[in-house]
Amino acid sequence: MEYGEERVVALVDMDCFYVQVEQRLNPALRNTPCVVAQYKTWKGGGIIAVSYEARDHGVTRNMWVDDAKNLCQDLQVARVRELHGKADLTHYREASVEVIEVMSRFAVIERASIDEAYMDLTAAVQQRLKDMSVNRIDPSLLKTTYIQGYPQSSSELEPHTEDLRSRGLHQWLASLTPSSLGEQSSAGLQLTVGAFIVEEMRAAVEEQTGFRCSAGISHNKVLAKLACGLNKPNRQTILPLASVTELFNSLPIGKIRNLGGKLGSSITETLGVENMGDLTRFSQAQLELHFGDKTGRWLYDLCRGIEFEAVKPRQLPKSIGCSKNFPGKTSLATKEEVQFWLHQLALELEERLTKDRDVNGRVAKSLTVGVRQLGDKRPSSFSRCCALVRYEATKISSDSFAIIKSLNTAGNQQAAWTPPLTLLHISASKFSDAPSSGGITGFLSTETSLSQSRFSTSQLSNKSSLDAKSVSPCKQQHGTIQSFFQKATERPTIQKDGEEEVSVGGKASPAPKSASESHSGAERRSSDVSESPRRHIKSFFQKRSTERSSSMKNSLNIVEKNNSEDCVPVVSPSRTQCENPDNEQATDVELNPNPPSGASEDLLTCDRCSQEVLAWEMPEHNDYHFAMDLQKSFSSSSSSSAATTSCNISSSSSPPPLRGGVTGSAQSSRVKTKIRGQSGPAAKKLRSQGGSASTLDSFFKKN
Ligand code: DCP
Repeated sequence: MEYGEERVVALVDMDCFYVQVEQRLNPALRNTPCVVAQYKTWKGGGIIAVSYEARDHGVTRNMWVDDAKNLCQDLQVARVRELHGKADLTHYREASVEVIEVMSRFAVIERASIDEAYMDLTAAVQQRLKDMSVNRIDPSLLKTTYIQGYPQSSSELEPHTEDLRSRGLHQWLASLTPSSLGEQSSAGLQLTVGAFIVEEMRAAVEEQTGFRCSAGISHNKVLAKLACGLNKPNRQTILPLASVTELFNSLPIGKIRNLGGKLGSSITETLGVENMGDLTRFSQAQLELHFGDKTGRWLYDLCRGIEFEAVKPRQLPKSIGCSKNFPGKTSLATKEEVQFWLHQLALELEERLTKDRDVNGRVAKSLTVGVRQLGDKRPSSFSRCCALVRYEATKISSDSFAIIKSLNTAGNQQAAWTPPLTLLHISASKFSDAPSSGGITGFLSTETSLSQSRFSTSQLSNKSSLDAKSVSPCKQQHGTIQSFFQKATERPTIQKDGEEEVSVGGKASPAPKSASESHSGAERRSSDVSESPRRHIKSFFQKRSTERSSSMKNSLNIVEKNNSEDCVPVVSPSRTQCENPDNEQATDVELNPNPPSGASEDLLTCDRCSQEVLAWEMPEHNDYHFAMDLQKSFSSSSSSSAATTSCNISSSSSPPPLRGGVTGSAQSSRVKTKIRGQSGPAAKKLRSQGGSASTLDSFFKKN
C-alpha cells in the first residue's frame, strides 16, 4: 500500500437537505422546483436551500424568493418555522438524527454538520474483503458510482452522463488487481469495496428516511469531501489517489476543505498560486519556511492528495445553543431587554438540553454567553463562560446576565445598557455522561460555584499567545431580517424577577477592561495576520510576516477565523477558553498537528463569505447577509432616486454567492465596510437627513 492510501474514508452529504425535509412533510413538493426560505417579510424571504429542479432554472441559495420566482414561475416555497421569535430548526435536526442513526449501523461515523458525516471504512472494507469469495466486483453493485478520472479518454462524452459513468466504472473495475487470499488488496480494490458499502448505506438511508444523499470515497477526509461534490445529487464518486494530480491542476485552492478561508487566501497571496496542483512546485522546506513546520508539512502532502486527519467517532453535536441578532435600532439598550432576550434564548436552550439529556444520556457542564456591542468594528465579540449548573431557563438566563452585566458601562443601578447589544448568544457544551446513580439529582449535586470557573475570555489576553478574544466565539453584527422589521417602539417588556442581582458565587466579577481597551489587542493582531507579505520588498520581511501569521495559525486556526475580515466569524462555543485546568478543547487545539482541523464539527460553510458557521447559528448568519443585501439595495435605490420611498430593489440585491479564497475575502471586506456603515455615525447622519436610512426606517414602520 502506498503512502497515503492506507485508509478508506467516505463523506456522505444529504442532497438539498432542508428541501428534502420539507418535501417529506409535504409530499406535494416532491419532484418540483422548490426552495426553503427564511421569513417572508421582504421580497418573499431569503432562500437557504434549493431543490435540484429549481437549480436547473438558475435559482440559487441567497436569492430572494421574489427574484427566484422571476426565474422559475412554478417555484414552490417552504418556510422555516419560527419559535421564540427565531428560526426553528427542530425538523431539520430531527431528520439529521434519523439519518445519522441509519449511517452509524454501517461504520463508525463522525457527524460533520447537520447533513454530513465522515466515516472510516477501513476496517469494514477489510472485513468485506475477507468475506468475499471472489475479489471481483460486479458493476451492478455500484449503480450510482462514478470513478474520478475514468474513463481515461472521455473527451467526446458529456460529463455527468450515465454513459460516461458506466464506461468509467467498467474501465476502473477492469484495471483492479485481483488479490489472492493472504495477499494485501490493492488500494483501488479497497476503495471499490468501500464504495460498495456506501451504496448499501445510501440505499438504507433512502429506504428508512426517504432522504437521498451523495458521497465521496477516497483515502482521507479532504479527498472524500471533494469527491462528494463532484457528481451530486444522488450519486457517489470514488477519487483514487492517481486521479488527484489532474483534478488538482485546475482546482482552486479555496475549494479544498479547510482552505476556503484565510489560510487559503494567504497561500494564494504568499506563493502567487491559484490551484492546488501549483503547490507541488514548492519543496517541503519552502512550504515550511512560509507557513511554519506543521502547516508546511501538511500542505506538502495535501497538494499530493495525502492527508491523515482521523475520523473521530462522534454522532452528537458538541454544543447546543441559540442566538439572536438585534441590528441597528433594534439593538438592546436597556437591562430589561437584555434580560428578556436572554430568558427567551434560555427557554429554548433549556428545552433542547432537556431533550438531549433524555435522549442521549448526557449533560452539558459549560455555559457560554456571547454578545456583540453596537458599533463594535471588530469581527469578534465578548464571550464568557461559566459552569452550567441546572437545566432551567431562569437559572441559565440569570447566570448569563450575571456574567455579562459587567459589560454594561451604564452601571448596574441604571436602567440603560451601554453600549447596546446587537447580538446575544448562549450555548451549552462540555458534555459528559449523565450521572447514572441518582440521575439528575447527582448532576445537580455536582453544582460548582460559578466563580470558580467563570472566566472572561477578554481577560485572557495577557496569558497566552492565543489572545482569549481570538479564541472566543466571535460573533457578528449580522442582522435578523425579522428584527429589522420590528419597530423599535415595540420593545419587549420583562417580568422583573431580580435577575440582575444574581450574585455569582458571592464574588464580584473582576472589573472588565473598557471596551476599547480590550479590543485593541485583537485589532493589532488582526492587522498583523492580515498583512500581505507581498507588501514587503525583501523576502526576509516576507518570511517574517508569514511566519508570524503562520505560527499563530499553527497554534490554532481559530486565530485565522477570529481575526479574519470575514464578515461573520463564528467559532464553536466549545472553543471558548475558560480558565479551567481541564479545558480539553484548549489542549486539543494546541496539540492538534493538522492545521485547520477539529473545528469543522457542526459547522456549515457559508457560500457568501466562506465562513464556517455552526448549523444552529446559520439562520442568524443568513439573516446577516440578507440584511446586508437589503441595506445595499436601499442604498443603491436611494442614491439613484433619493426621494423615493418605494422598495425598488434591483437584482443586484442578491449578488451571486462567492466561494472561498481571495474572492471570499474581497466579499468579506465589502461587508465589513457596510457593517461600519450600518451602525456608525454616517448611518445616523443619513437617517437624520432623510437619506437612505430614513427610507429604510419608513419602510420598517410600514411593516
Ligand atoms: N443551510 C443554511 N444556510 C446556508 C447553508 C446551508 O441554512 N447558508 C442549511 C440548508 C441546507 C443545509 O444547511 O439544506 C445543508 O447545507 P448544504 O450546504 O449541505 O446544502 P444542501 O444540502 O441544501 O444542498 P447540496 O445538495 O448542494 O448539499
